[in-house]
Parts: sequence; C-alpha cells; structure tokens
Amino acid sequence: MLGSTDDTTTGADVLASLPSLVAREPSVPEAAPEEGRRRFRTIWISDVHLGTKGCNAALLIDFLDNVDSDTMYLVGDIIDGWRLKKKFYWPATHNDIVWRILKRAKRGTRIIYIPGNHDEMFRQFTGLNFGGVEIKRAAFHDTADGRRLMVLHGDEFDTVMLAHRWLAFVGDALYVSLMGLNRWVNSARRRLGMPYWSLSKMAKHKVKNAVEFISKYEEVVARAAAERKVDGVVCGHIHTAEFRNIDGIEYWNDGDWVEGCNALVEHFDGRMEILHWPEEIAKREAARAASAEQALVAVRNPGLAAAA
Ligand SMILES: [Mn+2]
Repeated sequence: MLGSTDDTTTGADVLASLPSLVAREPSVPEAAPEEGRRRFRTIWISDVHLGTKGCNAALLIDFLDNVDSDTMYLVGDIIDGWRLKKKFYWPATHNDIVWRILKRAKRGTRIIYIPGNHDEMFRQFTGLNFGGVEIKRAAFHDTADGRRLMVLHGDEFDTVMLAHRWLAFVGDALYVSLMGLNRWVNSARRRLGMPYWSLSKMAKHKVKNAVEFISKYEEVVARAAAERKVDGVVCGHIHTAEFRNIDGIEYWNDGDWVEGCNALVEHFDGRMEILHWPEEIAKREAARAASAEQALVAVRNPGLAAAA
C-alpha cells in the first residue's frame, strides 16, 4: 500500500493501490492557473526518484499543475525501488504526484511509462495498462513534423554501469551530502525569496571526468539510435538535460527532478525544447508582477491605460 510504512512493499503492491489512490484527494490541492495551463503536444520527464528525499516533489507538483499535453512519457526512474527497499520513505507529496499523473490519464492524456533501472520492478508489467498508464520497455515517437524518435530510459547503454549517476566519480556518500547541502541552501534561499539554484549542476560541469563520461554516454546512445534508423533519441538516466546533434542524430535528455528539475517538451509544430522549471517559475512570477504593476498604473491613471 502506498503511504504505509511496511518495508515489504513491492512494485505489484504499489501498482495494485494506484486505482484507489486516484479516488482520494491529494494533500496539495491541484492548482488551476488563471492564465490556463501551457499546452504541449508531448512532455517527457524522467528520474523523479519518488521514494527518496532527493525528489523535488514541490517543483514537480508546480510543473504538473501548470502544463498539459496530448501525450506524456515517463522515461524511467520515476519511483526509486532501490532506495525504497532499504528504507521506506513516502511522504504525502509523493502520492500527490502519482495522483496527478493518474488524473491526467483519466482526463485523456496518453501516458506511456518506460521503467528505468531504479523502477525495474515495473518492467515485468511491460505491455500492460494500469489506470490508463501504458507500460513499455521502449517506444517510438513521431513528432508533428515527421521525425521519428526512439524513447528509452538509457541505462541499457551505461556499459560501465557507472551508473545511474555521474557521481560514480565522486562517490555516493559525497553525492548524498551534496544533495543534503543543496536542499539546505535552497530552503534558505526560499526563505529569503530567492529562486531555486542547483549546486550539483555547477559542480557536475566542473568535474572533468564526469564531463567526459556524460559526453561518451551521449555518443553511445546516439550511435544506437542511428543503427535503428531513427532521427533521434530521447532518454534520461544520467540526470543531465541536454540537446546535441551527434553526426546527424538528435540526442535529447530530459534531465531529472532531483536537482535540475527539467522536462522536455514538443510544441504543436514539432519544435522541441528543454524546460528548466525553476527558470520557468521565475519568468512566470516576473510576468505576474509586471501585469500587476500595469493594472495598478491603469487604476491610478485610467486615461493613460486607455491611450495604450
Ligand atoms: Mn536510471
């Protein structure tokens, strides 16, 4: 059962409890933005790591409440079964995310879930459909402008098993403390009214080996896509949002919701874009502040507003 503290919970238990979950109300009520949700043809997210403290549930809830799409791909490592096995951690906000995803399926969004290595316990359900969520091992996506993209989590190309994380280079313990520091810094920044800032995003680009590993991984994935005669590939796994054109093959990585908080979206004309959600929130808030100021000017000076 979701929400219980029983450490014998299995993937099947979690899946079995999903239909009853959607009947309940979430702990964080769904927000309905005044300006409406931003609509995309397709959204890809991955590496959410529900069931760990690293998961940035608040930002993901904000994302889900402010966007909508015809199709949404969950590109793996959505639930972290590895960590859940060691220590059961499942706050109400993690239920809220599952609730929002199932709600979208109910409202008619096509949802395709491609389990990754951390949620490999769901791979046994490949081909099945749970509450409108199709479980697949990999998928092919045709963009509005006719490109064919292969969609997979990407751990299958992590040959060295360097892992799900770039930090094989710096060690798991350091990563955990870095993430702890990241949370601490950001809660302080939030209190001060400052926007979210990714500590490890900066650190990652400064570690030479990590940069080399990431670049090599991207090339291996792009080569595999070329062999399958597709135009490009969408994956996750290494927690590094990126677009590269590698020998004519598009490599898209949708990032993660542990530190980067990114999503990949396809607009209705087929154009694709990586969204860094903390930046999108900052833009949204700046736009709201500007329109509030305009409204204030209009109230104080009706003649000026009419002229404009
Ligand atoms: Mn992974």
